[in-house]
Parts: sequence; structure tokens; C-alpha cells
Amino acid sequence: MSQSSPVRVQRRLKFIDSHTAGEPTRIVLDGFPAIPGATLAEQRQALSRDFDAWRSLINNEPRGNDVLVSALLLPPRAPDCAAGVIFFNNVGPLNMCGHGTIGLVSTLAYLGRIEPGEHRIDTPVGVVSATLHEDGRVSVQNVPAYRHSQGVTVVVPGIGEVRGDVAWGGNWFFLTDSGDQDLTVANVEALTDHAWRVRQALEAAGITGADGAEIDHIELFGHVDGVSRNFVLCPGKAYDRSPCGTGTSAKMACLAADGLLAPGQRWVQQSVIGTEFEGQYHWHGGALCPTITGQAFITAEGELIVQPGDPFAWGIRA
Ligand code: PYC
Repeated sequence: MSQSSPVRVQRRLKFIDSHTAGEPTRIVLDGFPAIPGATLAEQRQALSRDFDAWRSLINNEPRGNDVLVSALLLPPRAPDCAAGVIFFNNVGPLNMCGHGTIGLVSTLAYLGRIEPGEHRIDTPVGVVSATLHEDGRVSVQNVPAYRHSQGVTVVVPGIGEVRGDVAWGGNWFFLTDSGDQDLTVANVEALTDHAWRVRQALEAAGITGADGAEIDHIELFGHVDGVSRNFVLCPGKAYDRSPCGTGTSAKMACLAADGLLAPGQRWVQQSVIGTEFEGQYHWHGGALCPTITGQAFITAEGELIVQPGDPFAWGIRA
């Protein structure tokens, strides 16, 4: 920027964008206010209660978009962590984000803040560990995953009875067979409509995760050429271009509960655009601990700018 520019700037926020298996992540490095809280969970609450306009500025149009997942890079509150992070999207904060954590680790490597090896990352749902491999891939050992309820049926207007499982993989998922619907990019409009109806029907029927938690991710699954493929609808109605790290964790928890996936067994999960994550799990103290491996690529680095008088300084909010 020229020092003599006549254009006044009210705010600048440094960011780095990446994509993980096609799904974008924006890591915001500075320029946002101090978020109070002794833990990342408390800071997440404060963010959604008092700083939601900042979330919208960063993630929503005209500076962001519905597909984007953003994150604030924060000092960790748990010991021995390389970073703290709170993820959010076009409608609010996320609990955890698998593709976003892979993007975060790749961003920290790009910045020269970490070397290949294992790193702990503090998140609102607990500490996750991520290994940056020499070849640039990242393995995220996610928070423990589990199936909360099996074979739940819900009557969906315009569709009929839909049966699926409710599972936790760092976010709450309803996982159901895609049936005769094509899990292809050409079909994303129909898949979005189907998944959104299912989500609304679950809400109307009062079907939730543990402690009444809203199920805000819908995962339609099937196979293409013998490989497991999914379509994941995110809370803000955009579909995940990646195979969804938390969704793959939830899927593996259901497979393990059905005796269809053994500890250490490799699971390849494809997204609706055909990109892949590799997963596996191990048991630790009775908890199923999923690991997801994928790769992110840096796509942009810069500053979000807000000028005085911009009517969309705080983004276009739904
Ligand atoms: O990779 O866990 C994930 C995720 C959640 C929402 C979008 N991606």
C-alpha cells in the first residue's frame, strides 16, 4: 500500500488462505480484538456472544463466502500446544474442524513456525495432536468419536422415512445412506436439498446429539467404484468439498460400532468432488481415537481491509 494513498483504512486483519482437499480455510493471524476466556471453550462462547460481527466480517461476503471455514489463531490455553484455534463459518463457530486443522498446520509450516513432527493444537473441544509429515501431508489425531444412536428414523417431508445414525466426530452428524442418489458434483443441488430437508426434519422431531446438542452436519454416504464417498452438508448449507475430517471420524465410529472397521485398519474416504482423506482409529482408555490424514495447499496471503463508511464492513449477514 502506498503511504500517500488518499483512501482511509479503518481496520486491517492479516490472513492466510489454504485449501484442504478442495475445502478452503482462512487463518486470521491478527487484527481482531482480545477474546476473553480462560479456555478455548470459554473464548468460543465469548466469540459467538460478543464478537459475532467479527466472525461475519472475516467469513462472509464480500470478503469471504459460504464455503469458507475461518479460524482465529490464538495463544493456546492448554500446556505444550503450538497454537490455539477457534473455527467458524458463515453462520457461527464450529466445535472442531478436521480439514481446517490440516490447513492450520500447513499455514504454521508456511509461516516457518513449526517443523515436521508432532504438534498439539488447543481447540474448544479439547487438545488435538497433528503430525506434519516431511512430504507436507498432515495427520490429525482428532478428539474421541462415538456413535450416539443407531438406526434412528425420521419422517422427512417430500422424501418419506429416512434412517440413519447420530454420531460425534468433533461435530454432530446424522449419517444416512445416499440411496439411489448420485454422489457427484453434477448432483450437488439435489443432494443439498435432500440433506437440508433431513436436517430440518431432525430438528422438528427433536432428534439431537448428547445433551440436546443440535445435529448440524448431515452426511450422505455411498460408494463410487468401490471407494466410500460422502456428501456432507455443513451448518450454513454449503457442502464440504473435502471428505470432512470430523465427518470421517463420525463415520469410522459407526463402522467400528458395527464391527466393520478394526483398529489400525486403513479407511479411505472420498468427498463428493472426489478428493480423499485416509483414516484409521485406535482405542485409548475405552475411547475411539480417530486419525485423519490429508494435505492442504496455501492459496493466498494478505490483509482484509475495512474502509470507513463501508455498508458491508461487517459482512453480508443471513
Ligand atoms: O473437516 O471437519 C471438517 C469440516 C467440518 C466442516 C467443514 N469441514
